[in-house]
Amino acid sequence: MTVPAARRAGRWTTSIAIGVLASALALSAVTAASAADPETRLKDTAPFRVGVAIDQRETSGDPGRVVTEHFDQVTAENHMKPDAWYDGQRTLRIHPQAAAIVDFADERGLDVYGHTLVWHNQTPAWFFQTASGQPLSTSDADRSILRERMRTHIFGVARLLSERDGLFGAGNPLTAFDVVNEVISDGPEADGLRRSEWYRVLGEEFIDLAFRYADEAFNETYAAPDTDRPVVLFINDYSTEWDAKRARYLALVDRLLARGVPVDGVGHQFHVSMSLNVAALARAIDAFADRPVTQAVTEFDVPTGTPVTTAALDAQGAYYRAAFEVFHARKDHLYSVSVWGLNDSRSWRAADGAPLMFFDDLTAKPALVGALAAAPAPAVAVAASSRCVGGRVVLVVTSTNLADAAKTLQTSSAFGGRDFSDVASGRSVAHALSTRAVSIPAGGVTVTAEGGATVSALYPAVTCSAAAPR
Ligand code: 9MR
Repeated sequence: MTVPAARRAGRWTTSIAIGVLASALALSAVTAASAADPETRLKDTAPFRVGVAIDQRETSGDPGRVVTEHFDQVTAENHMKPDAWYDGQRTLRIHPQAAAIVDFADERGLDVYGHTLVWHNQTPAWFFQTASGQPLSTSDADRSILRERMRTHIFGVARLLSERDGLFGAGNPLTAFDVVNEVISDGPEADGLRRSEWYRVLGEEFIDLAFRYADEAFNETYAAPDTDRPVVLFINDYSTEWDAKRARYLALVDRLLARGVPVDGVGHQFHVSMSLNVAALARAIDAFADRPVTQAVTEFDVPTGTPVTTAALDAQGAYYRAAFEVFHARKDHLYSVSVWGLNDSRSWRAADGAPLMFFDDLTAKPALVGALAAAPAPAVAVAASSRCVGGRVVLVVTSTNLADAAKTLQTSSAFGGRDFSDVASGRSVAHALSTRAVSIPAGGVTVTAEGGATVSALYPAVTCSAAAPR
């Protein structure tokens, strides 16, 4: 399955800072970099979207600035859950906090990952009751009521979001949604499914219906014309790093795919502890790698345990680095990697010890340094300059292949580009790009090494004196 590429360019621009951070980690003398003056932005080091769960508090001031610097996707931690869409009179409306989050994302150019349409938790009790307040039965009539409630809810959410920011796929920041959350059982039920109210009334069918309604609402009715299913539809669950739960998850995903249910992505919450070997994270992602789905790490956090000591924070930095190395190595399978909160005291696991990447004063923890250091070294180095030749500006670009093998290097700029095939490992190629301009502003060139890594280099503004008359 092809998932739309992230709508950003200019990754891999900060290799030097990453190299410095990587050496710092290698010596295990991890010092906290200042998030107020970050050399490196996490989102620039990752070939997948990097997300964070937020509420309105992170949409302004210093938290808003740090979110915008380091992340390119946000998830509403609580305010897009089923019950958040209803006021006390059961009237559907966008929660003011959800509105603040989508407005913030829209203004700052961030993607929104929706969470969640159908869940056993935080769902109004009346969803599962008759008009007189009795529990719905499994009669055909009551099953129809619950199907219709689910459909009305999903279409209502899609309508409200599209009314606020436009049709999906045409500038609306919402690009993905957890359609069903935590539907897998923690015990050995024969079908592997959680015994929820949804399940009691509708059985496994409720999962198929949630995806079919979501696909119709987000990817047809409220999708912009000429877009191809702009909202990526995820199933999401926890403990997928454990073999037994993952086997139940995989079996359900296989049944859904076999029935033609439009599930696009598999989410791994990854609320883990430092005692878990990161190889388990790799196994979770690898288990779905040959299925026609993308995947996401949806709610990553790793507490240090208590008390929170300097040594524990350094060990956490090493853990974040190892985990992000697992994610980088699986970039082709990952739609996004999200952490479940910005700074430690905002985490639902704060009592277990500082689980996130930022201290409460919003400076970077060793965890952030570790996540940054996980980025592989870039495959190419680039230098660019602008100079005058015969009264016209010429850009001179020098690219060095840093990879182990020969690569094709491809330059692009506002003034055209050039390909060099078979550049040997360690070799540099220099070339000039002519312009017709006598004056150009400062700008950048990018060089893409075969295999995808792209590096940018800046050149300064230049103005040439008039060409000598011939
Ligand atoms: O972080 C959320 C916390 O603030 C809420 O009180 C809680 C309510 O259920 O939900 C937390 O988020 C959960 C997420 O929606 C689904 N996966 C587990 C998360 C942590 O409990």
